Amino acid sequence: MNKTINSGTKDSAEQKIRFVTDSTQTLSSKPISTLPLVIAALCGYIAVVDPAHAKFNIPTGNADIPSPPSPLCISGQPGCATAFSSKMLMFEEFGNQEMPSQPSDNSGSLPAASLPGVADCQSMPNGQELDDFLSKPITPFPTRAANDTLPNAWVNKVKDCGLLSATDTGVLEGRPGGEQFAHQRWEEFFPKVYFQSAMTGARVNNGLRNKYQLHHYNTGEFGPGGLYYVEDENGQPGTNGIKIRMHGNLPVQNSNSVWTFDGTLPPKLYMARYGQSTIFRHYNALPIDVSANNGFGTHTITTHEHNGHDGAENDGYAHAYFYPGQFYDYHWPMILAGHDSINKDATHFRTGAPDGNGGINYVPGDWRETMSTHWFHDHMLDFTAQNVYKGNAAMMNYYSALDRGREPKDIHEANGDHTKPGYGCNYADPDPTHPSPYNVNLCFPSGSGLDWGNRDYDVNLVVADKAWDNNGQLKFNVFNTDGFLGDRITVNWVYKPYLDVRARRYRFRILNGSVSRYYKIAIVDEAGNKVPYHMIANDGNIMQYAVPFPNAETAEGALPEQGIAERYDIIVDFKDMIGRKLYFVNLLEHVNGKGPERVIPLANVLNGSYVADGINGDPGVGKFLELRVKGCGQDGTDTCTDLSMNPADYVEGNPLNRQMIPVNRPTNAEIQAATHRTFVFGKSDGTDAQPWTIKTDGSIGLTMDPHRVSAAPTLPDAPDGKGKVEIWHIKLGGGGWSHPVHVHFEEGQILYRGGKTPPPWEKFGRKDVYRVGPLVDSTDSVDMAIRFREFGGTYVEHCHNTQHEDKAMLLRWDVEHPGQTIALATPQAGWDGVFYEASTTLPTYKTGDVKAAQSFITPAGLSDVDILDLYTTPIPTPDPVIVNDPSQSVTTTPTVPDVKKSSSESITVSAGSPSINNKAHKPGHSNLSSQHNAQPRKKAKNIKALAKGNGQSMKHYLQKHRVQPTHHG
Ligand SMILES: [Cu+2]
Repeated sequence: MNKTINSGTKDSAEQKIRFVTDSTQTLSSKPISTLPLVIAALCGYIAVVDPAHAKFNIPTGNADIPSPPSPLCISGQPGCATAFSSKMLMFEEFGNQEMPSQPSDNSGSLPAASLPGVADCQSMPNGQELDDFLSKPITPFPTRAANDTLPNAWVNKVKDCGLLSATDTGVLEGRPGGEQFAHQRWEEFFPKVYFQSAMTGARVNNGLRNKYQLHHYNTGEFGPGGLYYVEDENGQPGTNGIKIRMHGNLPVQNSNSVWTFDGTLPPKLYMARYGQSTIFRHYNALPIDVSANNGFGTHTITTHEHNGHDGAENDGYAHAYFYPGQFYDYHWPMILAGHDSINKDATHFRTGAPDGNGGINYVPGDWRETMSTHWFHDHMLDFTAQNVYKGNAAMMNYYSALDRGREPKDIHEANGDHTKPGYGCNYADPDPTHPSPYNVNLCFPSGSGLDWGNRDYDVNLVVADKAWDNNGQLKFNVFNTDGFLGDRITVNWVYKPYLDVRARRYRFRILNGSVSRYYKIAIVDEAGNKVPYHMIANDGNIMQYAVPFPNAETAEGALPEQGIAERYDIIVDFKDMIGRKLYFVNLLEHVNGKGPERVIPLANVLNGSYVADGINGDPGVGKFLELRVKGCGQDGTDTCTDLSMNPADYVEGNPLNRQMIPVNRPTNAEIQAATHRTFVFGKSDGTDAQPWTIKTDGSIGLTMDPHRVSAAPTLPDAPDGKGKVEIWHIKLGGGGWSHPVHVHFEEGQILYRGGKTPPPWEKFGRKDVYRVGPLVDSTDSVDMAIRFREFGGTYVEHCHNTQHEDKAMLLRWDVEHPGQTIALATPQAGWDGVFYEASTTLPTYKTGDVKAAQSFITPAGLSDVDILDLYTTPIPTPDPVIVNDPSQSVTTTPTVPDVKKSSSESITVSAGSPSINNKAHKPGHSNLSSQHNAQPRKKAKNIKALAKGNGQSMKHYLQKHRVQPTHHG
């Protein structure tokens, strides 16, 4: 793969530097391989260790010899790093800024504000100067096609370093130029907001992001007295002063050991809303000298929003990378899939985003495509593992009408308030077959201080295994192609941290941000009892039903095996647990990077019979996060009202028949017309340097070639078509390996896992990572349905064991336009800009796997029509209201909310329309605080028809129930 990268004929200086790097790495590998033997001998391990147990290559060294353990006691530090003694960091949001109006002159000389310069080829910008720059308005103004009129911000230094000729200037924007990488539908989804960051070396946080935090360090648990309030040594609230260290007793990371967004911790979060088209301007402020990397990580980067519905030019294609001194404008339109075909006029009441004032900005698209927990990370060809491990990863939460990040303040809000249509909870809507537009919000645990995006009880967790050297500096082994395993588990970059929580419900968004390690996570108390919880979302897709854990369907009652890049959202209730300590425990043992070995029984992990010392057991197994339960009231009392949703009400089979987001299954006709494609992930035809291959539709095993199009689904024939369903068969090539396969751009629905109905967490959700492998919760095949719409271009599919991906288990597929016959060209980046090369195609790239189509059995239970129609009750004229006052009997009709178009793509409902009694604005609307009165059902006939067509039982139709708030304390 290095050959491919270096084949650019204009890039000889870069080749030289890469050669130097390679030599350095080869030299440095010698001490790495011999040191563990020396240490093992000194410690007497070789004499005493049972050879059967001397198998753990963790942290991963060369061949089967592990690197020495990452030391927890380092000289010069005040003490040793012990488990559960450092506080977990909460994610810090990037923060949106309004897109300024376009300047009249957008070209010409370097803009007044430009990326701060560097002192030499190995340096990165001064931190304060970088912050000052990133605080300034975005300049130059973003453009549809890449801005190639301006030179690389560090042009003179790049020349000094011998990487540009005297006459070359390079370019400021590293996005490939011209039409092919111009932002699709730019005018239509013109950016409303932007944020900018620079990938750069570890440094002290100067508080750049403080002013952008939605909570402003004065709201809820982030405010004074709250659980997550932080301040610097001068008593100023915020993250200023935070250094990059993985524990209070571990050293500060050097600038060439860790590279992150802004170069700082806490880890970063982008909080996005549907309908808010976004520009993420990503600067590359890494060293010009590729070898200034402490042995791993490369200075060219590309950023993948995993799994955004974005044009391919913004997908972070592995071969569309950019260089130090450049930026890349990623345009995230923030639209729902189905934008062009479903709910085109934005009239469906569940399809929208928080408006900041209790209302909903309605957007087009299919509400069943609503997404939630995402992340974005580096996707550099051949170097993804190193770069992500080094810190090039951030999380991204999508906020929507359904998943607003706001729970109700009081019962009145939960019921659904005419004036605040975005706050009413789905659980308070008494009749799921006749959903109310005032009860859209699923009311997941979050908080209520902000209109949206409360994170008080909605906590992002990135779990990742790391390793460090004897000086405590982050360490990686670039040579082991099986995979890389660290021996120290971190959460949000802190080694085995603790987190204070309140005695109430929490949502955790768990991301596996490792290179090669899978997890199987259980939650226990101090006594070893399993703590129950519910899974509500899988890979950022809120499921139809919540799945309770522990359950009989997964080993040890723990969460399903969680492969690299998978996200599981869970809800846990800590009520009645005040004063107790709870633990997240990993039960999944690895012995090397090839994949998980086995699930260790929880009892053995907790009672110490499994010894996770790196000799007798995997040091990644065991407790890795401690939760300390505090009183649930923010004022220090133990009394509170938890009005977040109770996931138990959303479990399949619950008589309430509540659903979160139904799965938009393909129809029988779509399945029968589908193109099939088969991808076999294995080692066939691989080489020592590139062992990992993919067979596509009967081909030989192929390693990544960015020029080769392996598959090309097409966009709908009509502009407003729903998109063609394809069925992709993802298979294991054998050999006992495990591969978490990631397909970009569109989520798929798993039709069969191992030839059978998938488990509930897959059946009721959608996925973008598909595990194949021999372990529990995985199988050797997955058959999934996927459709393509709205955007075209070049995407990828790959193993997300990123060492496999880099060596070279990655393939390119393109979404083509109907009638397209010539494949898109292949970008080839260099310091002086990007040029294009011709692409090639596999013979089957259009037709797919015809044999697989012939033998495929359509799954049972699919419908002949898309049942979406049953869910598209438009934003209604409110039903007649009977004023709920026994002394009067007045029937009236409340005013319809003012619906007005605020732009071509969104509609704003302005609140505040008067009604005589807004507690009873809708017939049958439940009233949590007072007596519920049965109301006349004037629409009963229509509802009945809908319910019948929906295949749902009518028995719940007239069911009346009241949802009681949970009182704690
Ligand atoms: Cu793999």
